[in-house]
Amino acid sequence: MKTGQWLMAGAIATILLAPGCKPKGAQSALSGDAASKVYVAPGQYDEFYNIVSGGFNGQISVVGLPSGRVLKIVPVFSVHPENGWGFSEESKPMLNTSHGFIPWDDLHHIAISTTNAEHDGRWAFANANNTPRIAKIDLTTFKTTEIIEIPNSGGNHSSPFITENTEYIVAGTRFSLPTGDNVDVPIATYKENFKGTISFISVDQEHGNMDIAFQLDAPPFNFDLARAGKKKSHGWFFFSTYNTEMAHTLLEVNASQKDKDFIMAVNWKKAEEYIKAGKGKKIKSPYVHNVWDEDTHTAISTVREDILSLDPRELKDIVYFIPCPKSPHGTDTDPTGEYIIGSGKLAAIIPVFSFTKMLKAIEDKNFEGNIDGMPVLNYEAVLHGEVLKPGLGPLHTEFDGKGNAYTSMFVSSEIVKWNIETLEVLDRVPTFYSVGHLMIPGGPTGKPHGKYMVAYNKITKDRYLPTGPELAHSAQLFDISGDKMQLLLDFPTIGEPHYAEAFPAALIKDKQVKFYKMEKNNHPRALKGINDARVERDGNKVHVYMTSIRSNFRPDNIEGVRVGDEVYFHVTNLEQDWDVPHGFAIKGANTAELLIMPGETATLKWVPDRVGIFPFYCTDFCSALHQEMQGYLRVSPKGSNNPITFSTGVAE
Ligand code: K7E
Ligand code: CUA
Repeated sequence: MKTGQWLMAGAIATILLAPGCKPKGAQSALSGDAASKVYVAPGQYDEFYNIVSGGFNGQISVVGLPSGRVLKIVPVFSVHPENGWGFSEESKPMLNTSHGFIPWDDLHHIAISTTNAEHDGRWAFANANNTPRIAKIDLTTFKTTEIIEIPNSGGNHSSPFITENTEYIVAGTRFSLPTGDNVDVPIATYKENFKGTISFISVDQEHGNMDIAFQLDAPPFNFDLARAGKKKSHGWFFFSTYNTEMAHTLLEVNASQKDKDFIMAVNWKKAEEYIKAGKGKKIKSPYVHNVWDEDTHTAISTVREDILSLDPRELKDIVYFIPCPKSPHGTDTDPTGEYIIGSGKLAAIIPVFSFTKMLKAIEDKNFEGNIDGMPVLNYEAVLHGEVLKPGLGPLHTEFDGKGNAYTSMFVSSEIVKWNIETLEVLDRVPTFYSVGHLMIPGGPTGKPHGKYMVAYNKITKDRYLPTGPELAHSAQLFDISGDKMQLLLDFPTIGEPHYAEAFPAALIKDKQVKFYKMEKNNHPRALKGINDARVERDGNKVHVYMTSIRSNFRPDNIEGVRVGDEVYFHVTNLEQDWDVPHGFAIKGANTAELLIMPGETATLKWVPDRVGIFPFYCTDFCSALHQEMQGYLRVSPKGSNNPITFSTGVAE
């Protein structure tokens, strides 16, 4: 029988490797009806903000729905030359980690802050997979304002997921790892020496500051995704796991042996009780925490030394396992908090679990086994029911708030709509092609806006004009207000979107920061007016205190700089008006430009490598005289005695 299982696993692996099989019955969106539903007339605003992960580009894109128009790219974990993110002296510390400066990461998931399980539009959170981190983006400035590193984690994929009042952000590790003092171990000792960890990051409700409240040890499974309980299941968290075989080689086959893996249910209120009672161990785990200060326009990076670790093998009643077929990817909780859906990539059905039944099974000790003493609940006892013949390769499920669930099917390239109570399949539509995540505005919250659904597709051969070997990924917008889903629009995306969230524009549209107030600018090298402009030498460092305002830089001509000096341009944009950034770039700089917002100060470091005259200029077309916004810097040989001089526009 073992042979049969191997064959089975092999066959499925082959299907997974050959996606993009075209679904039949391609739907046409060419009717005038569909076009009018996505038409946002010139001068009109979109109805929803869609915050979309960029995957391997480490950024977030902000898209308007229903038009699909890209409004902004927000750099998060990746440097962004366009606005100097990770290049300006002020923003560099944001990308610090315990491994040093890391200018890239792989960003998969978005979590929008919630209050009472509804989007509140304060912050967006995002995960870095590769060098585990969580970022917070302020939704009044669309700027990344905090990044916290997650120690004892590898492949931070099960992250960030959020509790109903944004009490915690969780981050579960995909790769289990050896942790603590004993990390130089043979990989073959995986089962003995490796473990999973789940980090609970607390969020200060006033400023949003993040802190690792505690880290929960877990068996060496792979943790894939998660959702918090909400409403009746508030206080619980649900994590999908795969590789419960605990394989460490050729996972494609070896992690697909068992018919069921688990959803790990975590009672985090119980964990809090243990912490209050003084349980848990401080474990040395250095990690870096970076915070953007809006008053000094500067990031501060600090190193933390340890985390509080809880071992649920000793601290009972925190962790329970729900058997779930087979290699579940997404786990999602419905808007009422009663139902927990596991999407087994290799399963032929979609299991729907009942929170009420789960509590009863725990109370009745209806267990079918245990893992290191942590109970495995009886599958049948927790099951609400199974969705039969849903399609192939279920990944993720969202909700419309009207009792329906929508599941993305990677292998059969479709979205399947089904009723959460009756488990009946109600509708299915093809996607083009290989859909990963799907998204309904408010879909993961207690209050979905069941009007649109977006499918984020991979491998979109033939949807757009081709662009060489790599083609644009694709989002497809559907109208889900009626019984049948209707395709309205295709639009290409930035990077590779995985998850996204959307919320009504009215939530944040009128709260946008228009400019930073000069009187609040506490940057130590800020200038409050053009008369303060100057250049100062301090050893081999030259500090240029510069202002920019339409349409000049002061100072504009600088002399006395020598080869090998470190030149720091501290540029303050004195504008106090919306949408008037100024740029700054100088020839030969080995970094990027600065793009300085009104009222902000930013610093570019430049080390001239040769003698000559170097022009600098404003890169943002800020006025009719933008092309006049320029200056020169003269570099003399090392050891020359030219004094520092500068001109500020006063006639000489
Ligand atoms: Cu399904 Cu990384 Cu959430 Cu991609 S993950 S699709
Ligand atoms: Cu300032 Cu162009």
